[in-house]
Amino acid sequence: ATAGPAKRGAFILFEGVDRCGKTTQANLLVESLKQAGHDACFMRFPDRTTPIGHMINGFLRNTTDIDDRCVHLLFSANRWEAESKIRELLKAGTTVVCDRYAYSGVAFSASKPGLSVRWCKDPDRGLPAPDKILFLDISVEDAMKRGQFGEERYEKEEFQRTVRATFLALMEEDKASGVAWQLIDANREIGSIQDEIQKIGTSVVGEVEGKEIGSLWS
Ligand code: Z5A
Repeated sequence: ATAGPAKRGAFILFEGVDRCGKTTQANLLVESLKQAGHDACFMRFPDRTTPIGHMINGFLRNTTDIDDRCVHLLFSANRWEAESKIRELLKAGTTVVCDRYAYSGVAFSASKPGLSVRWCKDPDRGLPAPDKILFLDISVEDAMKRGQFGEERYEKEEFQRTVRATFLALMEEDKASGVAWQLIDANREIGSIQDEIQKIGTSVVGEVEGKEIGSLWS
């Protein structure tokens, strides 16, 4: 008898507007998966530690101006430079829990005048596709009540509202293609959100066994 497909890790994304609690919940999910005996790691985009990430950081912190299309391509390049690492981790059985990904890329860029969703999706086509997208949904008013809102370039009320609407439109668009979005009410106690996410995370890790790693938007 031949051996079955190797057990791979799941690719789980956290997406949402600024201050929705992605970083908090992504780290909690990694911890709970590890405690349950799974290999899991945290990853985030933008990864500000690489040379491309340094350019993005300067843009977000308003120390440098970069053309909108150009910075969109930098955010995408910042994911492509991690692509082989993500695939290797998943193939080795490690679940990758990722704080923002290409959906943020499209939601933020396509919320600017003149950049279409289609144009914004193109550079990220072919990246590893997620097994689950957890969209932490919160109104911009409630997100703004949390700390440090307003320090970086995109942390403006009107823009964040447009971004939330673009995220919801992307979710609708994906429904037809069966991409597994899950909308989570993020305006609750950290512990109650965590409980819901832990159940979802555990079931996704079980479901990916034997499933190929997908290819994003292609
Ligand atoms: N961007 C882009 O344009 N294109 C791309 O391709 C990508 C990103 C990938 C930086 O992202 C910017 O880059 C971002 C999108 C754009 N711009 N904006 N806006 P980032 O991920 O580095 O930064 P961020 O979105 O600003 O993340 P954040 O500030 O770290 O927020 P968060 O991860 O969603 O939340 P948090 O750190 O977990 O929590 C925020 C605060 O709220 C903190 O004080 C917590 O203790 C508190 N918190 C968390 N959960 C709760 C609950 N449930 N109740 C009350 N308080 C809470």
